[in-house]
Amino acid sequence: MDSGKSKKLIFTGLDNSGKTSINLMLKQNISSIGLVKPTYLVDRSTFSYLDYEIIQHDFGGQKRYLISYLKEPGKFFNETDLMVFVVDIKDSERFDDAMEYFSNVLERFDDLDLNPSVWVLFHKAEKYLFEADDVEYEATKELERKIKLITDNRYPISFEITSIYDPWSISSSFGKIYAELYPQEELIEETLETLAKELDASVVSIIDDNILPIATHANEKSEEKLVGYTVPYLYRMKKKLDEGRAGANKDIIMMQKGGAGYLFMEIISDPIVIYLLSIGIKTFFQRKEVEKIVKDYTEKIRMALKLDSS
Ligand SMILES: Nc1nc2c(ncn2[C@@H]2O[C@H](COP(=O)(O)OP(=O)(O)OP(=O)(O)O)[C@@H](O)[C@H]2O)c(=O)[nH]1
Ligand SMILES: [Mg+2]
Repeated sequence: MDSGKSKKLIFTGLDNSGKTSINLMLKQNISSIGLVKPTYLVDRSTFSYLDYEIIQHDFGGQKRYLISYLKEPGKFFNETDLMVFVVDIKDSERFDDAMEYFSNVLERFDDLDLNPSVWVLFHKAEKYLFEADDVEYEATKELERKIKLITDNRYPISFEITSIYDPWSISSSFGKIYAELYPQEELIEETLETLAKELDASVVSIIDDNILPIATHANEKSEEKLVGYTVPYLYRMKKKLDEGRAGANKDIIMMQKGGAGYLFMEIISDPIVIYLLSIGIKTFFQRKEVEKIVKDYTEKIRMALKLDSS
């Protein structure tokens, strides 16, 4: 593990907004999601990202707990590096309460001289994500305006729209959130760009074993969404097909659709698992060549991510 200081990420917001469910989803603890109970005070756990450890604090959102946090802010908020504030987009009756709590938390940050980055998740937005529902979308825009007024440029702030029914909405949001906590060096972007050129690929992406996108290169911005359309399925497919077969982790999934070849494979297994997705022509037709190119690049990717094998 990296010897650097671990970072503190807090999840807060009103009760029932979905914080614990999001945490379980991040940990791929899917079978527990249907069994969540209201969180009692604060639930701490560690989360591994690349070679780092993040301490995640999942704050129970019931009124009596919110009062405790605001009463003893130092005890709960001290040393926060990043706040994820979760708003239930379906609970419009409590938007004002959510905004009031948000504003109170920021005041406490000011008092404590804390300057965490702030990510607001408009959560339970499956109607918008799957059916492009206008009502949900408008609600997020309205809240965004309110939040910007409250923050008044005091904190770097970002917004995401999520739902546990769209697991990639969580993966892609947290890919960005963790990348902000631990910024990647330009080296990884450059490495993926040249790898894409050599593979004749229009998209290459590297993904970790929690299905978080670590870095992506796409020739066109619009092609980035192909990562979300394919990775969650290819990942599960590979896991299932590999089950109980020694050495199967080295197997490569290749498929073809239209003119494009799709490749998904594990490229690093130690100290953490990293997968490569590549979408492009050469990926399908010249397997030996593709394998050689990927092999040449694996060390470069490992170095760019600062992953030392043990
Ligand atoms: N429709 C929908 N329901 C969700 C989603 N995420 C969570 N839920 C449900 O919302 C309820 C509350 O979820 P929790 O994760 O316990 O919420 P919480 O914010 O941790 O609540 P507290 O611990 O009391 O603060 C549960 O019934 C979840 O199944 C989502 O994306 N969409
Ligand atoms: Mg909870």
